[in-house]
Order: sequence, then structure tokens, then C-alpha cells
Amino acid sequence: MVTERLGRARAALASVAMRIRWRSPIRGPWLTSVFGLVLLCALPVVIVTGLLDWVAYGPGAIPADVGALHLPRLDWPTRPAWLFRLTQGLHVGLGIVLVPVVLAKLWSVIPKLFARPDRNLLKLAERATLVLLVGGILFEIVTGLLNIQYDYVFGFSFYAAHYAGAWVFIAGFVLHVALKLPTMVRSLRSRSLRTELRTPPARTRPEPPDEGGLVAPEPDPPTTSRRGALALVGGGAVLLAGLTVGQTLDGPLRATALLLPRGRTAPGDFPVNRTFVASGISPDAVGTGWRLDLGAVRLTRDELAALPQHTADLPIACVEGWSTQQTWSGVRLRDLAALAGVADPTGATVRSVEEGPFARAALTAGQVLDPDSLLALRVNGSDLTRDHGYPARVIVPALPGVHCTKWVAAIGFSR
Ligand SMILES: Nc1nc2c(c(=O)[nH]1)N[C@H]1C(S)=C(S)[C@@H](COP(=O)(O)O)O[C@H]1N2
Ligand SMILES: [Mo]
Repeated sequence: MVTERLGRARAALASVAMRIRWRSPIRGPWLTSVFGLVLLCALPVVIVTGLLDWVAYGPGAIPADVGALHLPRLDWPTRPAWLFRLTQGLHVGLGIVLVPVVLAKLWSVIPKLFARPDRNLLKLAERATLVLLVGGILFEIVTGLLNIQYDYVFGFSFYAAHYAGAWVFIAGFVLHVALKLPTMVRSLRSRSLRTELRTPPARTRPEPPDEGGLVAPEPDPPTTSRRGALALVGGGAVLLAGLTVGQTLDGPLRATALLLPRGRTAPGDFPVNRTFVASGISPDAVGTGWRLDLGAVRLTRDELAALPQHTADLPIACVEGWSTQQTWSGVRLRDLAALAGVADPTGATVRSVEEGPFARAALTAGQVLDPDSLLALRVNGSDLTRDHGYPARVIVPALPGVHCTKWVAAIGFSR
């Protein structure tokens, strides 16, 4: 019964394939392998920076339970201060730039989608890995792009889903590379890149028929060359890079981040993810009655401002990929620990006036003790605006922006 139905479905697919008949004369193992080589070089960077970002968030810091998939607990350093700016910027930026290459690679292998499945066990296993590989990367692209456009449109936790999806993709990627590397190397050697880059459409010929069935049995006359296809994909990647990089730059070039909602801010200001109004905090909660609760002591804003102030140029780097460096002033976290009577803090828990996912953040000992780690009262020479966290906010070198808690209500130093 089931086999009968499968057989019918297969026949239907085959007839669709017959009708569509993938006829591009440039499709073939060489072109697929060129896209494959680019992805083989670049995707490990996206994978490693993504995993590093997860390490940077720290254990339990983001409300996402990933069970057995958790990484070893490593203390994320505070130096260099731009570390998270770099890893997160690379992860998001390169992830965006590679989208045309991924799409081109999928286009180049599309006849396989309609090919009859092999009875050979190894070939079947290879197909199974493709489900992980293709499903995994499309899921990562879609969730990642949605997240950088509008924070949290998901019913599920972006962090947990993107992270679990990453492991599915990584498994597919490793298996696919292991199975296909010899084919890729052989195919790359079958033609010369230099020659292809000099071949116009008129002289473009299909590759010889291949075992994998990528080359069209009845190719159409060429309308573009392999050079043209590479230029289209490369041009798309460069265009995306140009529209993305601005979100990590300060100065006039920031306005070039046209694709990204946080690329644009009021003149003289820097991005805000959640505004004061959006936080739902009542203005009274951050008015004259506001106190910083350190357990042993409670301080007014004036009392905080009367303590020794320290100034540092530090980046805010958001999980969404944007980053900016500003000049922050405030009280050193280690001075506040001393005031709270904790001489040797082993970490800290920061609580916000705000309820919800940003209500709490955990800091390691190293993050509390760094001389540039601040409870900031001012930025760029003026009091914080409410949108940037007035009366006081945390800023710590190399700490993901998401943990730089705004509208701080309390800091608990642990011993
Ligand atoms: N209480 C609170 N703190 C918060 C947030 C928030 O929504 N609520 N957003 C975080 C995120 S995701 C980032 S990137 C930074 C952004 O700081 P900014 O809005 O001052 O640029 O603040 C962090 N601190
Ligand atoms: Mo963020």
C-alpha cells in the first residue's frame, strides 16, 4: 500500500522533472563545487562565531534551556573590549552575505531534488544528510533574518531554536563535507577558473555528463556564461555586504545600513532596541524615588554621582549584529561591590526595574572586576536618556549588549 503510493508519487515527480527539464547549460559539478568551496571556507567562520556568541551569553544568562546541547562553561573575557563586537558582527554579517551563495548552490543542485532515489545504501544515507544540511541552513537563515529585523516574532525562543538548529546544520555540514569532498576536489580540477572567467556566453559549453546527474541531458543554448553566474552571485554578496556593514560603523557611513532597522537613529544618537516607552516602566519607578539596591545599602542617583566616576570608550554590540562605540561614565562595578561589603565578588546578578526577558543578567567575576566595567550614569558627556537606561545602566567591555542591563534596580554581588 505504502510502497504503491510511494511509487506513484515518484512517478509524478519524475514527470514533473521531465516537463521542467532542467536545461541550463552551465549547471554541472564544476559550478556546484565553486559555490561549495566558498561555503566550505566561509561557513565554518559563521559556525564558530555563532558558538562563541553562545559562550559569550554565559550559562543561564539568556532564558533558553538547551539541555544536553550546552557548551562547556567558559568565562567570556572582557578583553579585547571589541571581542563580541567582532564575533557577533562576523556571525550576522557573513551570515547575510552568504545567502546568495547558499541560494546559488541550491539552484545548482536542484535536478537532484527530482532524481529517483538510489537503492545504494550509501547514496540513501547521503540523501538523508541533505535533509539536515538544507533544512538546517534554511531554518538558520530564516530565523536569523527574522530576528535581526524584529526581535521576537517567534512563538518559541529564538536563542534555543537557532542554537538547536545550528547543531542540526553542523551535523549535516560535517557529513556532507566528508562524503562530498573528493567529488568537489575532482570537479574543481576538471576546469580552470581562469579560463571560465574569460569565456563569454557564446563560447560556453555544458560540462560532460556526470554521474550525479547535474548536467542537463538536453541543454538549452547558453544565455549566460559561468563567469556571468559567478558575477551575479558575487555581486549579490557584495551588495548585501555594502548594505550591512554600516550597522557596525560609527559616523556617516552608518546610514548605509539600509537593510537593517537599527542602522538608522536620530542624529547624534545611537541605536535603541527597546525604548523606555516600550519597556512599560512607569516614569515614577525611575523618578526621584528611585534607589539602587546593593543589598547592604541603597543609593540615590545623586549619591551614585558623588562617588568616584570613571570614563571609558566601550562598544555596545547587539545580538542582532549592530554595534557602536560610545563614551560612558559612571561608577566602577568593583567599587560598588566594595560598597556592598563584598571585597572579592565571584559574580553579580543585575536586576532591572523592567519585568520580562531582560529583567535579570548574570556577570562573572572577571566582568565585575574589570576596571572599565561600569554602572553608567552618563554617556558622551550627558546624563543617560531614558531610552538608554536612565537612571543607571550596566556597561562592561566585550559583554553582549543584551546583558548591558538598562534601568538597573539592584545589583547582588556574590561571594
Ligand atoms: N532592561 C533592559 N535592558 C536592556 C534591554 C532591554 O530591553 N531592557 N535591551 C538590551 C539590548 S538587547 C541591547 S543591544 C542594549 C542596547 O542598549 P541601547 O538601547 O542603550 O543602545 O541594551 C540591553 N539592555
Ligand atoms: Mo541586543
